[in-house]
Formats: sequence, C-alpha cells, structure tokens
Amino acid sequence: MYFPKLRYLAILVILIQGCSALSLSGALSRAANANEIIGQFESEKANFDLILLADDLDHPWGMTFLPDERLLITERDGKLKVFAKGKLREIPLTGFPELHAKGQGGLLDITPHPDFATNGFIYFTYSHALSRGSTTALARAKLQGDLLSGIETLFIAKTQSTTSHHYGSRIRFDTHGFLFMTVGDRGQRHSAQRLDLHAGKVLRLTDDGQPAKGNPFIGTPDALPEIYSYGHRNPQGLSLNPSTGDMWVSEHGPRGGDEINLIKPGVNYGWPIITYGKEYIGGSIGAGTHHPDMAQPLHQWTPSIAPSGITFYTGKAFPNWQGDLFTTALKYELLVRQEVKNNRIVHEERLVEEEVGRIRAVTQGPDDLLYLLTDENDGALYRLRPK
Ligand SMILES: [Ca+2]
Repeated sequence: MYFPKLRYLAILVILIQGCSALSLSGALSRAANANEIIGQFESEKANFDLILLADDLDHPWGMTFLPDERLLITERDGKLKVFAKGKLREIPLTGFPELHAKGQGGLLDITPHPDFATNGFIYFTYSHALSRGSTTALARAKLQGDLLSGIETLFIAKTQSTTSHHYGSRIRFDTHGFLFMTVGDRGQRHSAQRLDLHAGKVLRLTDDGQPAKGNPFIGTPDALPEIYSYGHRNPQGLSLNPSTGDMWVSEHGPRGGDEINLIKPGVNYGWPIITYGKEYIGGSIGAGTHHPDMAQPLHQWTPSIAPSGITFYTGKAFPNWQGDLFTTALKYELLVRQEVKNNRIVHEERLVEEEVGRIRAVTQGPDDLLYLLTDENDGALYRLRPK
C-alpha cells in the first residue's frame, strides 16, 4: 500500500517547519507494511502515531472487539473478518440471509451481545433483499471460536423503497440490555416523518428483535412500536455516552446539514421539515432550520463532511481525550475530535485529514487505543497510539 498524500504532507511539513516541530517517520517515503508507523502527528491535546495493522480489506463497514480481544470486521460485500494477534483471517458466513450487496447495501454493522462471553451471540445489520427492493434488517448468530452458526433474521425494517442507499444501520446495546438500531430514510425523505414506517428512525429493540418495553409509541394508533425517535435522514453513527447512558447519533445531511444528535424517546429530529442542508441541485428543503416541535442537532456541519461511525473515548492511553466524541468522515476523509461538556459540543479538532481515505468506523480497543477502518477498495485497519 502506498500513501502519496502522506508523502506530500511530509514534504510540506519539512518546508514549513524545517523538521523542528514534528519528527517524521522514514516510513512516509515508501510503501507501508502492516504494523508499520505510517504517520506521526501532533495535535492539540495529544501526539500520536498512526499505525497500519491490516490492509487487505474490501470496503469494511463495521467492527467490534470481543471480550477475548479478537476484533471482528464486516465487509460490505458479505464477508466477516477477524483480526487477532496481528493477523487477519476470514470467518466463513454460511447461510447468511437474503443479502442485498448493492450500492450502499450489504453486510453492515456488527456488535456482540452484552453477555457474549456466556451466550456467544453476535448481532449484524445488513440490507435484506425483498421481492421488490430491499430494507435494513437485523440478524443474530452464535460465534464459537472461528465458527459462526445458527444465523437467524430477528427483525426486518418496514420501509418502502427500491433504492440501494440510506440504510443507516448502526447497532449498539445500552446499559439496560436493549439494542438501539438506526434506519435511514431509504431515499424517501417523507418516510422519516411517518410513524407507520421504520425508515428514518432510531429503533429500540430487545435482544430478540422485539419492541423494547416502554418505547414511546407503544399504544399509539398506526405507529410502529419499535420506534424510539424519528425525523432522521441517514444515521450511520451510534454511540453510548458512558457518562450519561444516552445514545448519540451522527447522520448525513443532504448538501450541508450533517448532524450529531442526542437521542431522546419520542422526539422528532426534523428531517425533512427542518435541516441546515440544501438540495444537491440548489434550493432549500422544508421549512428552514427551526421548528418548535422538533429537536435541534447538538452540532451540524455545513459543508457536509459525511459522518459515519462515532465513539466516545473513555481510555487511559489518551488521558486528554477522555470523554471526547470521535466521528469518522467519508467525504472529508478525517477523524473529528469533539469535546463535550454538559451534553453540549464545545470544541472541535480535525485529525488525520486526507491521509488515509474515507474513514468509515472508529472504536476503542481493549488496549485503550483508537482503531479506524477506511471504506475503500483497498480498505485498511489502523491504530492511533500515543507518542
Ligand atoms: Ca435534524
């Protein structure tokens, strides 16, 4: 693998700083191999190395660490990989349900059951082929060693679309054992305001894929009981804020208006009635940026960075980053670090911009380091390690 942008950065930094402020790795000037430091970075609150761990990944989408420190990685075309002890290998996915691996669809997110150590359950989201079109679905399987068995589909989102984009589909368990799942508007924006469809929603499910007890629209006529919040466009990031227990979501806006939202039950997050974005062809969408019955985002990016995976950092390796929210970006090819105080975003810093490609997912490892996946044909797994 070769990183021309890093070479240009290296040359630029040498020209600007004369090598004084930033010590540069010799690795920048040649092809990088696995386990190699491919960049050294200074930033506001930490200096770190960027290390390439594996580069044989085809459009990786989701990743999750298991209690035994294996890292599971999904590839959009329908493969499951495991990274352990410095090596990447494949776990055969036999009997995987109706996978619609087209456009933005395919095998998407992955997370273990909170009791994985005893029950071995792994949860997946994927785009599920229907007789007409496709939709976002949730599946579960049992992982023993490198053997995956008993794959079953637990939940199929009710959407009405023949597009192959805006599946959303991040999944995370909360502290009560409920599974949050995001579903995009499936390219039909007004679906996000309809409570009789799962499109454009954040759902809260039991570990069997049933509506969670206490969901806000249980008992509301014509509303689906799985819905937790609505008015979302394409939420591709989901993380539990460990200091409050709240779920936070990132979502793609149209042209501008990408958002970070703090998810509360029953709340309408506005799409497509309110947005900070515009039509791709120009012109406004909806009724402006505010509505008294709809929530404002905690943060919005205009122009769009195209945010995907998010995670709150809680580790000791980067003490000055504790409590910060990290958001990956596809279009702007970067990792955003945001400082959070009292459920407000108070500061933003952009890291590793245009260094490695479209960053799809971020997670914290058992070693308290941050891991990144790039969503490219030659996608890769990276680690950020403090200097
Ligand atoms: Ca919104």
